[in-house]
Amino acid sequence: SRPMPGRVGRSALRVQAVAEAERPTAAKASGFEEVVTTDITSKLKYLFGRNGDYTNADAYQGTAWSVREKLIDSFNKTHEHWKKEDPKFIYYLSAEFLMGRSLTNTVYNLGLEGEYGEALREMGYHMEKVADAERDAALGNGGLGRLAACFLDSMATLDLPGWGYGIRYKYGMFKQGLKDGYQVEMPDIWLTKGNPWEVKRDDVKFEVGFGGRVERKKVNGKEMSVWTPSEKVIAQGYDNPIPGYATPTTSNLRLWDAVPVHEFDLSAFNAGDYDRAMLERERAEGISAVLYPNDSTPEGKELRLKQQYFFVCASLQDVMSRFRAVHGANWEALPEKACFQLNDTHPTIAVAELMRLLVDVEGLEWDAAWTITTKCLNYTNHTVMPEALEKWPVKVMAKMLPRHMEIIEVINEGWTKWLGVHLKDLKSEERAKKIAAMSIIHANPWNADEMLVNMAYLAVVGSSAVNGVAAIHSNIVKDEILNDFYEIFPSKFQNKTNGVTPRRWLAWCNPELAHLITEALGTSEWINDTEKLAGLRAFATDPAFQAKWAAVKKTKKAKLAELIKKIHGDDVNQNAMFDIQIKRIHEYKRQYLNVLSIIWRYKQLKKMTPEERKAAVPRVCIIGGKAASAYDMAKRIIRLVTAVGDVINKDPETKDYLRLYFLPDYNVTLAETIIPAAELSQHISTAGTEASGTSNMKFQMNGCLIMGTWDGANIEIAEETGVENVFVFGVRAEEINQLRKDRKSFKTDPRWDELMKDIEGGMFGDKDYFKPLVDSVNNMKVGNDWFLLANDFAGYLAAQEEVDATYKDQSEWLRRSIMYTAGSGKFSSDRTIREYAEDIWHVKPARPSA
Ligand code: GPQ
Repeated sequence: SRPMPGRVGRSALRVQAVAEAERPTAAKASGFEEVVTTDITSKLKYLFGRNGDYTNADAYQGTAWSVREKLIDSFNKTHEHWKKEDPKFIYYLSAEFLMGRSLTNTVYNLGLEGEYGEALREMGYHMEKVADAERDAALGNGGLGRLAACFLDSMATLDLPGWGYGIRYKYGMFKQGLKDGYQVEMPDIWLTKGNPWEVKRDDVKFEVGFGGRVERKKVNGKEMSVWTPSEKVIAQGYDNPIPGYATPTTSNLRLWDAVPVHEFDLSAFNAGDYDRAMLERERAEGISAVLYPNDSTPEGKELRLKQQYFFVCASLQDVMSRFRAVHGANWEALPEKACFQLNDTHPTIAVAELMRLLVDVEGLEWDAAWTITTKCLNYTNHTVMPEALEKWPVKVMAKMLPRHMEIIEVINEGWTKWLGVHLKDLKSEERAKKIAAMSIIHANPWNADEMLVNMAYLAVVGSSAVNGVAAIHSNIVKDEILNDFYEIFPSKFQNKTNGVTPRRWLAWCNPELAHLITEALGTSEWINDTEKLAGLRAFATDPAFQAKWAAVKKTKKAKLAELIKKIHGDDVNQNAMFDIQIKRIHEYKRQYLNVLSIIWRYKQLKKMTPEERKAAVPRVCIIGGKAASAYDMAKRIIRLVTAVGDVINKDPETKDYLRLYFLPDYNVTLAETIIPAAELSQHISTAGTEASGTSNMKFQMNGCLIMGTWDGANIEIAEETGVENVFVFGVRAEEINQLRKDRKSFKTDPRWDELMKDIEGGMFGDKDYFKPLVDSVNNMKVGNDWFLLANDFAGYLAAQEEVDATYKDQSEWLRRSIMYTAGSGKFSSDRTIREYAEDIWHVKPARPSA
């Protein structure tokens, strides 16, 4: 049981306690920290066999295993309550959950920072250093995976009965290193020291089959399809409790590990065939071994489809077995108790799997099963990139999942037949064309001999609701990507603008700013009611408040400067503007455009006299992000960043005015240090390409000004912050199709041509390696510069000048900074989740008593 009474009641004090935890001297003993100290040392003694003389890493283990018990108490209470109430549940199916670290988040969400902070201090440790020993749970690539993690935080905080379901990858997102300025990839070995944040469930195991054949057989007098897989594995469940904030609710993320059906083939071993004895284990464990390190481009490997089916199959069986335990075989009622959100197309095989379980296993009629399936499922689209819309070759699907392929064929027959009737008023030729264009199974446009299963079409046909992740993106989904479907089912399509959790991304990563906000607003209620941040607008021009606001930013910049020093060995000017772009490296995100503007700035500084330079706004530019291992162009962009940095950072004439650093191994934890320190952040994707973006929201919350294109959630952020406070440039999405067609209307700029010559001429070395980069944006060649860098370049430089001018007027800069945080209320994932719960899931809060 919890050592402190009613953490709900204490929530208002939480930020105060955060500030107190920063105090150097130990707070007066309250008695609780003694209990905690004893608990931590006892964990170290009996779990790890340690006795005194602990490192920070030891202290982390002891603390984490102690906190785990509080978390499990809360988990058990919540689930006892939910079992009794039997409310409708939302299950968030996602191939990725980018959780990051858990210790600080758990301690703060549970309201335990007082006793744990004090206990550690008493033992001679500091919570921040102890927390630093934890490895990130990096079971995701980028935005999509982190969104899933923020959603879990909000679902628990809002007391919504809901679980996440995914894969317990043994190796998560690769660790990125730099060797001579080039990206190197290393495995993410995150589980070796045990994981205090998970509970292995020995009683939660399901069989998952692959391959084999399907036969029509009479079973109990009824004609049935019987699938006999050629391969089977066991999905072993692990629970990862998810604590809500300022509530007794702790929900769950259930992750599946793949293990062999048979422990070990002893007869093969005895016969001397050691390899065969181990074969089954290796094949099974391979399924949950590694996260595909791709962001939005699907990896067309069979193993990936295997992973997708593996976790979907186990999750659906799990939900159905819980339903059956309470409601028996009353499957018509399933949609009243369970709904599933498909996080992009990765779990879309759920459409066929739910049909299989209902028809083949439970013996329902096809039409009844279809009604249940479509009522239970909903689909979120996260990208407009055509290469990211998953399509599996029919051949691959038929071999690995023969029964599912049959089911998809039957679904498609019914669907195209229905379309024929629905479109009866069209001329037959037009109708045939439309039906072909909307068929779930269609030919590969690049290879007419190959048939593909279009997973997005399957998801739309099999779901009740389909949504995009920002207003502009949802419009593109309706008007372009899935326009045919939208015209037939307009009411199916919705928008749910993304959000981020204000706990991790403001309150916990920036306690200094959190404290200041709480002091100004006179309440910490903004932590779960971010609309209250609007109250900060009243302080935007108050010089005393601005001074405090600036002081916090300075503290956070000092921390980032420390990190830069640790990684690169350089001292940076802490009075310089910290200008940041952190996200996956992708051509559409245009890190290259950022580098070009930095080179241009460097060249301008070089031309100035020392006197003139003194009037320039100094900048420390930071770029971070991983390139997918097979994404050659992205890797070249990273090398360009490091090469340009090598030149700029060493130049004695300019190094006080401009620096460029690539921060390797960008991840959730690094973001928690970088974002609070940022003054300007870059969100400069080609308009119409970034579905939403979510780091833009995190920067906004932390009072960081945005340089952005009219794309994704930038648009809504600008609306909430005041468009005049945002640095906006570049073409609009509506103009792009025309621009791409009509090459002649491309804007060119002599400054652009000059930079291209500089790179080609070897100004940053490696000119052969950089040649493909130069060629890729040479817009004189048809098909090149797809992301319109040349076209947006002049506008970008003009916007950069506006940034400098604004920075020179610090009180104006600070006013804007405060207005950003004040305008960030909409972008809490609490708001997003409330909208999903009301408009799509129809799930209601069920809070256990404290
Ligand atoms: N996103 Cl499809 C990913 O991070 N990975 C993916 O595989 C796909 C999308 C991102 C998308 O690029 C961002 O614009 C969104 O903000 C994010 O998903 C969450 O919706």
